[in-house]
Amino acid sequence: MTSAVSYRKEGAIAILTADNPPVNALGHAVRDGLVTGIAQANEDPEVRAILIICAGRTFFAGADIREFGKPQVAPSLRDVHEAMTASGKLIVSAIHGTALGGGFETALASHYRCALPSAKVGLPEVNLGILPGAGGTQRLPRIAGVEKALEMITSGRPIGAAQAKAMGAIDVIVDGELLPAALDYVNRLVAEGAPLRRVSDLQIDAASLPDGFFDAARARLAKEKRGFLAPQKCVDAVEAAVTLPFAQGLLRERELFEDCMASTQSRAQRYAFFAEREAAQIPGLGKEVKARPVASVGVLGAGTMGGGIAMNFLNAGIPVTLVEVKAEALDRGIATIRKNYEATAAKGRIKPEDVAKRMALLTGALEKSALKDADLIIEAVFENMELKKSIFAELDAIAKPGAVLASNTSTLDVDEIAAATSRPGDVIGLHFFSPANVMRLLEIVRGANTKDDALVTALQVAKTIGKVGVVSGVCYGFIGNRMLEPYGREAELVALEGATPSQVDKALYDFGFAMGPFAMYDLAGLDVNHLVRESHRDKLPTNPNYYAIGDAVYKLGRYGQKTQAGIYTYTPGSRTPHPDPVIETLVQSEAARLGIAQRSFTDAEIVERCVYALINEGARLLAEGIAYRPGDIDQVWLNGYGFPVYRGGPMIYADIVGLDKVAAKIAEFRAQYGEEYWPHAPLLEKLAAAGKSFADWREVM
Ligand code: 3H9
Repeated sequence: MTSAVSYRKEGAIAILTADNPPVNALGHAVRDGLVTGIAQANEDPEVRAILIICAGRTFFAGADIREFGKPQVAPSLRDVHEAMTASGKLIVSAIHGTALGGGFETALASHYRCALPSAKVGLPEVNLGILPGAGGTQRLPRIAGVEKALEMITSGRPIGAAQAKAMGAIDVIVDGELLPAALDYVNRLVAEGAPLRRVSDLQIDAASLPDGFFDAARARLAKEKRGFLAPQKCVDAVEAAVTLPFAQGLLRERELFEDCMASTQSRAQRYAFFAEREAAQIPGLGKEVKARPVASVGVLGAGTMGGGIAMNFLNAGIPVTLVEVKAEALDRGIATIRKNYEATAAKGRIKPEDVAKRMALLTGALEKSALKDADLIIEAVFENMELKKSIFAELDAIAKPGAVLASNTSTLDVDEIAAATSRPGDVIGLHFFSPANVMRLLEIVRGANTKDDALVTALQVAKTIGKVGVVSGVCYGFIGNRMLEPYGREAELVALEGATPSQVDKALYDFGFAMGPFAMYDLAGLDVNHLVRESHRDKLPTNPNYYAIGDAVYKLGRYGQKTQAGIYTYTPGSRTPHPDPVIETLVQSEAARLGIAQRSFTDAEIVERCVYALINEGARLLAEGIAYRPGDIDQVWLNGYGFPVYRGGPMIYADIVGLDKVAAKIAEFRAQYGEEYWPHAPLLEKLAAAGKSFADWREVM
């Protein structure tokens, strides 16, 4: 027996216990152990039933994703399930933690399933750009009905044990310790002479499905999961469960699974899965560096940003003291938080009683001295260095020893802010993205003097509040906004050269971005962008075409959605952008003023100009050590800037396109526009010349 699965007998029950930390992924050793264990049980006439159970924190969390893309070593997971189906013994799965993907499929291939009340089951494969490929798309519809199964498979969302029981996916919920409770259950089944109940034998009631059910699902998912391939293939697979006998349905599922697995979307999404987890690991910092406890938080500034930041902690059950200078602003900030919670409760996303519970954790104050006991203080005031420095000097005098002092600056030098205190080791940047209670990214800016445990505290805080924390070094704009600058600059330049702003936006939207750059400016505020540019004009390119459109529109007093006019116009109360001929004319006259000839553009050209600008700057950030890994840059763009998830981020996108092609195109742009706009990125050039990808970046550093 392999060490990944142990075999022992208790009376007439063979117990197969998988132990493959951390999440009992169904890697080769586990699959092999299960097949061997089932064979051993089959040969033992004393054995009446087989119990499959897992050690550690969870039932199988799925196939081992690290094995994907490599040659499969038998037995496959399907072989395991075939062995289960062929066995004449009663097979029961006992679930705790999360039975996900291939793990849930293994449970479904059992004859009976029991689970702890806290257990969850799900088929999250769609999040990896694939579909359940070990019978999940064929078995779940048979057991839970087509509609519920399709919802689970295409959303990827796990459900709790009670809900799973209600839909028939779990037979009994057991209390107390899992093993004895599961053994009781199996013994009961044996005593009752329970039949070998195979899900594959169940019939699907296809007649009860509404006409056009699958086409309607495809159309809905084409909108809800725009650009994603896997959800469409999931529908195909579930449809096969309805139209084909079980064995043929399995074959169809396998074909569709292989299609997905071979897709660049799946490659990108699997890469993103690991990049998200790797972002929390800081080179050179081991597990011996412990996070400081954060049991209370102070937030300075009750504006949109400060309020959103506070909500993250209230949602996590952590008390927040919110400080403002004026009572009116404080009251407004607190009222907005309450209104947000009430709106969320009205939509049924939180329970009505949660509004009061969360609000009870919030205290307003007009004096910074109220922050003296906070473990973490986050400053979220106006983006102005002098103001921030004076606030940090004050906080230095007030905060308790060991408190982490964070600035939510989006561009400013965290080291300069830290120098305003006597404790620069406790100072860090925590750059939240608007709306701060929604966006998943938290850029963590590590100053030159930030202590290791302050950094680890920030990463732990990100995890606690459900964010993806990505560490950036100090530079203007950190990872995200530094890359945003050349991206936006190219969008504007392409418009000056003849594409309309709405064509630029549409090209990038069709590429998969949540919104185009011009619509994003309108959302963020052209006034804000203009002021940020003014604050560091001396460091920006001197070319007069640099952000000429943004500045010209700003000068018209059109600041974006907030004034119902920016690059686009908006009707009151709506966020839908309407192209405006006034702006198209303005762009043309700016082009004429700057002596820029206009021409037509293809969407592909627009995408190349904007996205390659991101890649070039990303390569420079990596070489400078501002970002630790290409995956960190990609996480910033996926979680903070709406880069298409199925493309994995700008750096892996470059790898998929081929760095040779990307570097050659960038060299063309440099020849045309100069080093000021397309500075050399030696790392990119070296990798391209060596036929390598960003995945190999360390080899050429
Ligand atoms: C599948 O099953 C396909 C089948 O249908 C068909 C096959 C033919 N494999 O997230 P965490 C690692 S597809 C390998 O930080 P948590 C993870 O990288 C699979 N490794 O913990 C991390 O490693 P490290 C369908 C995996 O407590 C460590 O475990 N299943 C896998 O926050 C801890 O992970 C899924 O998509 C895996 N399957 O969350 C489930 N899963 O420490 C994916 C995790 O080196 N997993 N690792 O960074 C999850 O959703 C979460 O990990 C889970 C735990 C909820 C389980």
